[in-house]
Amino acid sequence: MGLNEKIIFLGILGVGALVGVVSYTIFSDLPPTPENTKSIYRQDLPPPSTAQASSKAESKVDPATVKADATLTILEGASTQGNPAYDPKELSVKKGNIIKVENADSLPHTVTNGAGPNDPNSAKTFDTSLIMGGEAAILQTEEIDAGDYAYYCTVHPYMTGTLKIE
Ligand SMILES: [Cu+2]
Repeated sequence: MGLNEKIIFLGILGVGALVGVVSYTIFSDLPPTPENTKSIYRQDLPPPSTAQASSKAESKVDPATVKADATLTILEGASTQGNPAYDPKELSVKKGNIIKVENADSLPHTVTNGAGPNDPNSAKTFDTSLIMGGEAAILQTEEIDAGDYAYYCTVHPYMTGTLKIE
């Protein structure tokens, strides 16, 4: 490397450092505040609606405190194909009963109506969505018509059971 190339190389490094220092000095000193955030797109967030909050609280039943009429347990080891998955495998409840679904396994599972992922009616009647290991969910049956409903786990479709609404 010739002397000129060394000078040019160091010059480029120097300019880079200078740009870095200048940018840092100018921009790091400007955290967004109401005064310096003057975008024409800025909109104030709507105040939280109390009506919305209360209806949400109503539909959200806490599995820990609700008084369930029946319990459906997802068994430990259920994710292994061939193992028993749901207990009882066939659960009968009266329409309107509250079912507590307890996941006794360490992996997430669901209780989702339908014969499997390709069933066009899958999840249309009931679906707990993912229940994490050791957690529980609530299935409401007041809007389910009487009948026999096959269900499965969306994560492990070989996990199947039947829910009877009387
Ligand atoms: Cu599963």
